[in-house]
Amino acid sequence: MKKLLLAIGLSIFALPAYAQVVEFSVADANGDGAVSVEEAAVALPNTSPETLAAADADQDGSLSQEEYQALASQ
Ligand SMILES: [Ca+2]
Ligand SMILES: [Ca+2]
Repeated sequence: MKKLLLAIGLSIFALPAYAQVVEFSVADANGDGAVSVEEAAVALPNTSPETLAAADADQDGSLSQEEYQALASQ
């Protein structure tokens, strides 16, 4: 019974995580066409700095739409 409750609790917790993916256009708060590390930290607050750095494939310090979407869809 405890395991069943735990499984239900985890599935309820897991579902909104997918629904909470912020659109690129929203994540790009200043509208410059790229999501900076600071903007990504706001849009994806559960993402570690290491994961954000790894998502920046071309290492230019910000996430392009492609880089952001690859990260957000993980
Ligand atoms: Ca921006
Ligand atoms: Ca980049």
